[in-house]
Amino acid sequence: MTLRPPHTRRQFLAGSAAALGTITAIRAPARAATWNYRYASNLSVDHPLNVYMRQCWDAVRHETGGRLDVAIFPNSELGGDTAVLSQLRSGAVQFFSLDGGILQGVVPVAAIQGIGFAFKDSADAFRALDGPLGDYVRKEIAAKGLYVHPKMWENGMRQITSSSKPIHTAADLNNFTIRTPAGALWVDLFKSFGASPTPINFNETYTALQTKVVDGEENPYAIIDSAHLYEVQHYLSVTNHMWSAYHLLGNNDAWQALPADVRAIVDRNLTKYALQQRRATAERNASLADQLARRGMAVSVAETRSFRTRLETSGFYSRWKTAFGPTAWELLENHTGKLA
Ligand code: X2X
Repeated sequence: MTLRPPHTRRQFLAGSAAALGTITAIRAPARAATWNYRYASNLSVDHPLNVYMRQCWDAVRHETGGRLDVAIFPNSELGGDTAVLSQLRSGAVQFFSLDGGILQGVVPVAAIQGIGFAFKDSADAFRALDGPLGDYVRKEIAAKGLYVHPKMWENGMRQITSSSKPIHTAADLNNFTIRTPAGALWVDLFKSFGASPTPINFNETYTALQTKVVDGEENPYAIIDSAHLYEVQHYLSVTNHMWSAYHLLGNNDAWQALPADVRAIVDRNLTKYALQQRRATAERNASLADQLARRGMAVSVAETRSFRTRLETSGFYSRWKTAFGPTAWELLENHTGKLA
């Protein structure tokens, strides 16, 4: 007798009572998953974020005996970040990696990770976000009814690229048209530098640069490489003006629907692969400036003292100290030293 694969578990159980005796003969991988979830990302499959996410969700599928099957939707296939954030909140998407600066629209304090020149490097930033500052941010995210995993995933220190001219000092940013992610702190940061920023979701960034809607953008090396931004940008200015990293968010109802043993498997693997992804991304970011130069980009190191001065004189730090509130700001400054 041939047993055709059931479309759903319920149809199978209702329609195959006579075949019940054979159910035990079907091995776990062939069984329909109990939970088919979606994970969305704005990055390509070959960026380390998704390389390690794939390994993570494969491990989860294996360790849950196929009960939880998470399909990966890379490259903003389900929409731009702001649209996917709505889908996550409504439950159409169950897991999503999102930068705190874009989450700001729902959880204001989440943008604090991106304060200009706050962290020396990624390792320094992770110490703060794995610690009390991160705990505070995650409490605020949870208060908005979202699941958030305690270990963030690396994006990296951000650098400025341009199609029209190199950016050496803050003066080069005067009226410079630049794409930023869709977050209020990002826009204010670049206004404070003297630039003319336009918030655009990542999935529209390549085209915006190609058609010269804007002259520049800013991202870590691994994205300039994996999203092929070097094809539409000639100058790369090493600025390290801010840090960027992803929260792994979940829809709370979808998370609570999972039994405790499945949640434990997800949590353990997210931690394991986030830590591996951090190391792999840091290594990539460290070697990519040379490779991007070989691809034809004109790479130079910016003089960033003038950038910092503009943040101070424009009131950037005191504005965001007020916006984030004294508790969050104190947790930040406990780590960075005095900013405002
Ligand atoms: O949108 C961006 O520039 C990106 C990919 O770095 C983020 O997700 C913040």
